[in-house]
Amino acid sequence: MASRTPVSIIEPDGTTPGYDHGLSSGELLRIYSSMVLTRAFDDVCIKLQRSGRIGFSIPNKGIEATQVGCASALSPDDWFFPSYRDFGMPLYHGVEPVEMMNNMFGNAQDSARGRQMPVHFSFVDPIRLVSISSPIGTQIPQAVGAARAFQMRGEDHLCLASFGDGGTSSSGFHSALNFAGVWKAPVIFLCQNNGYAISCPTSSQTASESFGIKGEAYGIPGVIVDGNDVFAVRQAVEQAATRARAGLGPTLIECVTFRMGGHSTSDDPSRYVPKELMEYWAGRDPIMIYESVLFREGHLDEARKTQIAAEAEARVDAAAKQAAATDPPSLETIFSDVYEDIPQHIRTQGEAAFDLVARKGGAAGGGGEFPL
Ligand SMILES: Cc1ncc(C[n+]2csc(CCOP(=O)(O)OP(=O)(O)O)c2C)c(N)n1
Repeated sequence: MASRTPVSIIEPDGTTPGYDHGLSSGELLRIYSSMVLTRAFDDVCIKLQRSGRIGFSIPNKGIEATQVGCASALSPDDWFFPSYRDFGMPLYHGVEPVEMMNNMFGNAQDSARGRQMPVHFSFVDPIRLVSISSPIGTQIPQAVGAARAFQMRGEDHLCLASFGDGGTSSSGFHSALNFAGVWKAPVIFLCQNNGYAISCPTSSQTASESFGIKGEAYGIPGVIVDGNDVFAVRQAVEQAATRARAGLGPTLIECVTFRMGGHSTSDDPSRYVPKELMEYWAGRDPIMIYESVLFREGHLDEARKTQIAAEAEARVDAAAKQAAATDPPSLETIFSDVYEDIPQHIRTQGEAAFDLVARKGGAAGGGGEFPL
């Protein structure tokens, strides 16, 4: 049965009683730099949206330990079915900020060629990150389906389904957990309980005592961890991965964390998040918590911390400049990667559209507003 108290490892003084991370200084700093880079990427995207350069972004601040702790326990050969609030996963595994920025601008270098919303990344290399789905919870059965396919083909891949607390109210969550349990599919369910689903607090999301406990109904172990403690998340995902790789089936991990910003750039959390709650979680900043370990163990000092932050900002700024300067996809690309043989009625519609643009010019760009 899932413990009610979230498991945490890092103490306020930066000690980790009874836990041996077993990581080299380089590995510890890779985790740290990825968290810092995630925050920088998030910050720049919000500024780009506020200044009308991109249409939309999803704040990630406060969730970095959950994202990076999880990613650090998985191999890039595993398959990621992420939520839209998972910037840290591709960044940890070496996706360049500019590749993500290309999607934010929907330019010609975007892997989806501008056909997706901003924040809807997809990558094949260096990480297998399946295109983010906007409809809540749909990635959960997708991950189980893929895991089941790998299992049947005898391929040694593991699938991660990452989703929010709101995602547990989707029908996909229940059918996915049910059959993952039946099949003992090699999948990890990472529930990011970040306090709210847009403006809906977790108290209105479920009558269960936790999200982790929901695994029990499906015969799946559920664990609850402090999502702002990068070691607690990493340890839980490592254990779940070991279980899944041994053919013992899935694990549901609830990471208790907090969204330190709006749901999206179209949201104003001050309308519904109590100020005291924001202040409480600001004091539990996941980057700050991890720094206490790194300082204590001598892997980080003030000079190195400043340098890592400056490097992250410079990389993200350069990525934004490059993505902004890249042309949008040409109109003709609306057909590429979709059909091997374009059906005649689509071809006719396309030719009419191309003809119209040739005669009247393209549509004017939007003003940066986005309805979600
Ligand atoms: C099926 C469906 N219903 C509603 C929405 C609108 N919507 C977008 S995000 C969201 C909240 C999701 O909350 P949660 O799963 O907790 O993830 P979080 O945003 O907190 O990371 C909702 C209701 C949607 N995208 N899809």
